[in-house]
Order: sequence, then C-alpha cells, then structure tokens
Amino acid sequence: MQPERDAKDRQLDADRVPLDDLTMTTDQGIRVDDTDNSLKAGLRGPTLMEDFHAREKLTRFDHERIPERVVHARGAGAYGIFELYEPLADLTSAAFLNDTSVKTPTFVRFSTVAGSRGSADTVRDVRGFATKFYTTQGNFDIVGNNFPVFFIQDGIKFPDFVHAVKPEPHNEIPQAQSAHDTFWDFVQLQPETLHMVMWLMSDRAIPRSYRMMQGFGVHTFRLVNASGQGTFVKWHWRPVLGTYSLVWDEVLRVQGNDPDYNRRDLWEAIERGACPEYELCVQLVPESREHDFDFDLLDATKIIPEEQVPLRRIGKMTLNRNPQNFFAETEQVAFHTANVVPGIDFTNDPLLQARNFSYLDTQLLRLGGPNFPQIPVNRPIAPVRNDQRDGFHQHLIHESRTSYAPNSISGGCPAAMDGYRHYQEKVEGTKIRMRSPSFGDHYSQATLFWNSMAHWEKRHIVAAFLFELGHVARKHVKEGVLVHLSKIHPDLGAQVARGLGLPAPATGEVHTNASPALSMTGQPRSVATRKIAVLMADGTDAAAVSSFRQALEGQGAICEIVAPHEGEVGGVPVDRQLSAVSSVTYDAVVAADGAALAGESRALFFVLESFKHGKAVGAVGSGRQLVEAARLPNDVGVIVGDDIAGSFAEAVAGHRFYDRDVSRVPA
Ligand code: HDE
Repeated sequence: MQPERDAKDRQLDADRVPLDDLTMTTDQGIRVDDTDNSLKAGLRGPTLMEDFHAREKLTRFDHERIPERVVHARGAGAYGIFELYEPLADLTSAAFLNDTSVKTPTFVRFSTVAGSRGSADTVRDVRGFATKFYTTQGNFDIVGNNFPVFFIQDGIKFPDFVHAVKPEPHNEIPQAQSAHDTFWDFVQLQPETLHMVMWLMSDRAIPRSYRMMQGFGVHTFRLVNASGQGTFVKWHWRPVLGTYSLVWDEVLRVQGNDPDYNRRDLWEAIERGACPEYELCVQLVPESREHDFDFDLLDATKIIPEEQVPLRRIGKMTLNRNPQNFFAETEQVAFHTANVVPGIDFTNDPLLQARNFSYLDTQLLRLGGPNFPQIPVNRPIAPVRNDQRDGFHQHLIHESRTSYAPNSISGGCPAAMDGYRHYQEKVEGTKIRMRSPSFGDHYSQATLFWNSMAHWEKRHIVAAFLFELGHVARKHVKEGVLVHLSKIHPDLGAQVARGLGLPAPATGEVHTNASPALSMTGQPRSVATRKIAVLMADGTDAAAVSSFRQALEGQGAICEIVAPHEGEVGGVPVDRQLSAVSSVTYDAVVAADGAALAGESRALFFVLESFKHGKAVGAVGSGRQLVEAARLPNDVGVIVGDDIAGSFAEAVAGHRFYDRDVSRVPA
C-alpha cells in the first residue's frame, strides 16, 4: 500500500526526473545521436576537442564524487512521518508538538561512525540516528546516536577522538574498527571515554537492524513554552519492535556475506510495507531540579537513569518511503544540531555548543558552498525568505531589488518579526579554559552500566574487550586500560586481565547501584519481520511446509525457501539457493527436509551455525533427520515435530538463546 503523500513528498515532485522521455540529450538539452563513439579525425584518427558530448560526459564523470562525511560516512536513509500523541503546550511552543492532527514529514539517516562510505554495515561501532522534521515552522533536526552518551565532554576534543578511532595515519589500517592501538591509547589517557566505551563493548554496538535499535539526542536540550518558561529535555527514540543485537561471531561472518546487511534490511522492510516505527519519548527535568543529580546535566558522558526520571511517550515516527536516489537524498542530506524551531533550545553542554558550529561548517565543504539548504532533501516545507544571496549553485531567482535590511525600496521586506526567540538564560562568568569539577566523575556510570547487565551481557562485554585489546600491540596501552576496567568493577578488570594474561590491577570499593532499563533483556517480543530460512530439497513434503509457513507469515514473519538449486522444489518456488546464502542473514532456520539434506554439508553447516548463534532451530517432516545428523545438543530452542508453528514462533520472538553451550559446535 502506498503511504499517504505528505507535504515533503509533494514538494519533491518539482525535482523528480521520471524516465518518461527516452531521448538522450546533453546537459544543454541538445539531442545526442551516438554516445558510444567519440568524434575522431578519421576512423582510426585522434579524438577531436570539439566533441562537446564526450568532453561533457567525461568531465561530469570526473566530478561525480564529493567528500564523504568525516565521520558517519556510511549510512542509509528513509522518509517518514511523525505523529504526536498529545499536545505539549505546557512545555513547548513548537507547533509540531502542539497539534495532534498534523503529520510532520521526516527524513532519517542511520549510519556507522568510523568506517568509510564503502565499509561494512555490521561492525562494532556507534550508530547514528539523525532525524530531520520538516515542520511548518522550518526544519528541526535531532542528530542522535543509538547510545545515550558520548566519548568526550568538550567538543574541542572531537578531532583528537576521531583521529584516534579512525584508521592509523601511517598505513590507513584498520577500516571501521576500534580494535587498534591509537583508539585504546586515547581511552586509557582520557577516562571520560569509559562510560561510552562500556556501551561500545556491549551488544548495543552490533544492532540486529536499524529497525531494532534505540536513538538518543544525547545532550540535554531545552523546551520552552509560550510564556518563555524552560524545561530540560532528553530525546529518546524507542523502536516498536524492541532493541535487539547480533552476536559477535555472527557479525564477523555477516560482513562477508552481506556487507549491506543493515542497509538492505531497512530498504526491504519499507518496500515490503513493514514500516519501521519508533516512539519519541522525553525525559523532562524542571529547571528547579537542575542540580538535584550526582552528575551534571550538561555532561554528555552521563545518562539520567530512567528510574530517576521516567520516559514519557509523546509521539511516533513511521518510516514509510525509501529515497529514489541514494546520492541526491541520502548522501546530500545535511543535518545540523542548530536546526531548531521556536519552542526548542540548547543548553550550555560544551559538546553541543561545538556541534552547533561544526555541522554547518562541514556542509560548506562537503556540499560545496552555502546553498546546500536548497538541495531538495534539505529544503524546508516552510517558506524561506531572507537577504542571504549568491554563492556557488544558487538555484533561486530572487526578484527583489534589495538584499539588505532595513530597506524602504522593497517595503521593508522580508522583515524579521514573530520569529525564533532564544531562551533568555542568564549567563555570566570569567573567560576560563577549564573543565567544570561537576564533570569530574568518570567511573560511577560506567559501573552502573556494568551492574545493570544480565549475565550474558556481561559475558559479551568481557569477550568484546578481549577481542579489541587482543588487537592492541602495545602492552602499556592494555595495562592502562586494565587499570580503568578494574576501577569500573573488579570482576570486569579481573576477567579481562585473565584473558590478556596480565595481572589484574588493585581495586577499590565500587557501588552496587543498577538501572534495570539499561539491560536489553525484557524487550517487546514479536515474530513480525523476522526472517526464517526454510530448508527444502527435491522430494520435501510441501504440504507440511505450507501450513507451517502460513502460520508464521500470518504473524508477519518472512519465510524464504532455501534449497540446493533454484527453480522449484516439491512444487514450491525456491527463494535462495543454498550455496548463495548463509545462515547469518536469517533470524532462524527450519529444516523441512532431511532425506536429501542430511548428507549435504552446506545444509548441516547452516543448521549448526544457526544453533551456534543462539537462533531457534526447527524441524518439520523429514527435517528431523537433518537436525539429528547435525548432532545438536538437546537444547532449548531446538523444536522438532509436525505441529511446531506456535512454539517455533514463540522461540523466534525471543530472539536468541544466549545461554547455550556452543563450545563444541563445529561451525
Ligand atoms: Fe557528529 N558530526 N559530532 N555527533 N554526528 C557529524 O556532520 C561532530 C556527535 C552525529 O547522517 C558531521 O554532516 C562534533 C554526537 C550523526 O548526516 C560533523 C562533535 C552525536 C552524524 C560532526 C560530534 C553525533 C554526525 C560529519 C563533538 C550524537 C551523521 C558529517 C562536538 C548525539 C549525520 C556531518 C548524517 C555527523 C561533528 C559529536 C551524531 C563533522 C564536532 C555527541 C548521527 O559535523
């Protein structure tokens, strides 16, 4: 079903170039009669300068690339709409947060941070979650991440941090990895990174899907109501499908099997009409409570625990439309933390203050000048009127005879009135280059994170530290990190030290507070949009598969028939050929055949690998023989029988069986 057309979609019509005229022209509109042969002096002679078509074609090609984003270079985007649950007039004058009848168009870009534009999607990294709201009052951007905190507290450290995590300068190795010396050297010397590093080592850094990860504005922002009263706010996006992750061993294999795994998943879900949904939630802190916390609200390395300030759901965003051209839309979209509308304002968070400079600056280089807001995807649906003029690639023809204010010649237009008013915060102080002592605690919330993890999450965190530090060559860097880990929690320090074969540093007392909301256990469960491989072969009893398939697809799951060859098996069309896919691109597997597949090594490996990654493994009909041949340990999540649809769906909805002993699984 086509989504309802919103204001942004209609606006883009003017820029769309449909393929409705098959005649090729030059950029000047002159018809081209041959685009395969350059103009030459004689059949075997030199090419002539006057071949304007060849010159234009090659020149345009030479200039096709623009600089990739200095961070967040790899991404995928989608359009959507935002719907408000209830008016928030007591908190903000922002129009789109006051009218529940308005559907505000949005564009979202999800990204990884460290890798280049062509790097794999599934790497251990933070994910960007940047949203542009095309409101009637102009564009509002929440340029967030899927972690609620950041590595550093002051934006002046950003170039240092990014240089440390990016490939090393001498050989540009490694690509899209934090597992190298310079990153961990920065961490050991800059302990403000530690809380975020705990998130980075957790499964949050390897999301199953962009549709299954949270988003956070990170900084404390401010809502301002019509009477000028401010309220501190933290933005949260909550995926309706729940927050789920891959497992590390799987991540390593997905990279080879489908480097576009997350990008493809987003694209296909939207094409299929399974539109990703996220609830927008806020944590609100009245100004009177600004100093009620044991951390500073302006410190972006800290969360406000949800148990202290609960989340309030205020609306829902549905991503319902894929871009039509990756470069035009997803690559050229330009986000900026300073894109705010009346009723939304900043705080003095020094990281946010730096971002308010950096995002405009970076677009000037990346998009080649000051007219990038005129690029279709960036253009507000609100009218744009001002005296800013000229520059490279000006697309508009300003008819006014004046471009200054005040003026009398154009009747004083455009006039500044009834516009954005900055929150009237009282500010005074001496010029000082120092960090506030209220930003000084770098351990308590890292400990809080560790304490809040389930046992399997802790196990994964330790394994992640071992993988990462196992790629660090310099011993003193590992030792430096270990000192911090032991301060975060003695158990963490001891386990990582053991794996590294280094002595565990001495530890002190740590607190035992936890914030259960930080754990990924207890997510909403659903089989909807889960991808299930059904292994079949010639001779499989298609009837048994069909009822199973109907039951799962009825709940929104996606079943793909995987068989040794393309075409049909048992009268059922094959979706994928066994040698062209891997279990790691599925959420679960059902063996529907064993008679033929029990002797097929790729099918056996498929089942074993699924089991190893904690996935539900089912068997119907003769599929039992395949599962038996794989010699899976008798375990939860291995469901064999003729009427398994219900119990299998339940197992898939639970995502993974993290407590399986997979130490002897040969996959
Ligand atoms: Fe960014 N960041 N950032 N960042 N960031 C960029 O802007 C920057 C930070 C985030 O899909 C750049 O257009 C500084 C925090 C996302 O187009 C650049 C600082 C958070 C995206 C930039 C930060 C983010 C960016 C590169 C520290 C989470 C991708 C290209 C002061 C709240 C947006 C661009 C997209 C991109 C600067 C820290 C999120 C260079 C200086 C904290 C999601 O301007």
